[in-house]
Amino acid sequence: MHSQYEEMWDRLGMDIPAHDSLLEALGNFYGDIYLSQEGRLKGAEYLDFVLSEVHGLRIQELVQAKEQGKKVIGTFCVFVPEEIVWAANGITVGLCAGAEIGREAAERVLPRSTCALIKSFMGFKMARICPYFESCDIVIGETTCDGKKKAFEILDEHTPVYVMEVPQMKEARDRELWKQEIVRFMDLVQELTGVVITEERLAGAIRMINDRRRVLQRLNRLRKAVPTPISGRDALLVNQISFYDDPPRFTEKIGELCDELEARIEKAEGVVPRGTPRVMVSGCPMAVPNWKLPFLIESGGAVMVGEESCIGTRNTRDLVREDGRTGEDMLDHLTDRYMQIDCACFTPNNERLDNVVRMARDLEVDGVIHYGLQFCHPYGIEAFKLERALKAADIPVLTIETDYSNEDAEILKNRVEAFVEMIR
Ligand code: BJ8
Repeated sequence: MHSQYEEMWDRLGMDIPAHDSLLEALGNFYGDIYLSQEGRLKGAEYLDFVLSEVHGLRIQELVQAKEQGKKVIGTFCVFVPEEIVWAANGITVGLCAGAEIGREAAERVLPRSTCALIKSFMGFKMARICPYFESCDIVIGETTCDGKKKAFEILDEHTPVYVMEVPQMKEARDRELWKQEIVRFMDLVQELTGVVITEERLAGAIRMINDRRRVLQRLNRLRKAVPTPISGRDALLVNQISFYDDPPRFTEKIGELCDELEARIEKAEGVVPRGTPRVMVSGCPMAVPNWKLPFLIESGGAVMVGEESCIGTRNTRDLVREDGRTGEDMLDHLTDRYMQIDCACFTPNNERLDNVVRMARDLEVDGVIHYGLQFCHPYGIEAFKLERALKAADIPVLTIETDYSNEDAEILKNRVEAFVEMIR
């Protein structure tokens, strides 16, 4: 892929040697964690292709779209209403990063005690190694956790950042604030793109993004089968890719993958033998290429059948109502849908406890692993209440805290294996 795209990366202002190292590490990692799996689905060819071209073809598409006058908008949180961007003929890309590679650069401006996800996106920008970042006309931050909120002030010195104010509670006044924020965001997007968001355009974008959520809901339902027809690693990758790829293409390809899964289920074929412990992961998002924990779970004798996370069901569970007739209705429906997100940045956030227990029962899991990134206070502290709710429901739980490094891999491996042994 390298020589073919080098000129494009250079034009984007990237640091080519540093980017080469990233691609090499990504390729090796992907080979070890994904391509080594046995009996993979035919539909996984799409995943392999997208990943092999993740910094090539898709970026070329973005560059071409920009040449035609389209705007590319980067996001860090599932709170950003993508529908508004697509309705204005724009393109969204999820920028949360899951690798350590720019950590040194990030630690020049951030305390070491910052969560790995924030350090990663800051490092990616400062080290100029992410072509998605470099393709963005603007990035959208939000006031979720304190770490992100403050990091966006520094990121703004390196690239244009616009911050949405996400409320911290879910009272009527918070909903009103969020609706106003969506309107403010809509003004920004219209100004940036020069496109007026008509009711027709917005309705179309709502349907398109809902379709993407619906296909992911279908995938999640199929994972309930015993034995489950797809590895957790592949399912996570599907969710990760949903933040980068063109939504209609993604929906079509994952629809085909789901057809294949249905055929597998009909033949009672699973990706693991019946009786393999079923584990669900809950907590912080796992951005590409953060596959450390899923790999440890699945090489440790269990299978991951669900992710209660923003790169998982928290992003796909709720749809925007499609029966809005007027622009005002649609704005209300968008507001209501996004206010259902049960991020740990809210207080109280008891609906998340209910959602996790319900999901664990529904997927018939043998245990839940709560995944927190070190220095993430919202999820780290909420883990206490979540653990208590799961224990009360008689669902075994393991709480872990980690980062993107491999330093704790051995300890984590032992803890995960001991947990899998216990729930077997
Ligand atoms: S809606 S989960 S995508 S904020 S891991 S940066 S919380 S210190 S990512 Fe998130 Fe939106 Fe919530 Fe979802 Fe902060 Fe924690 Fe780091 Fe985090």
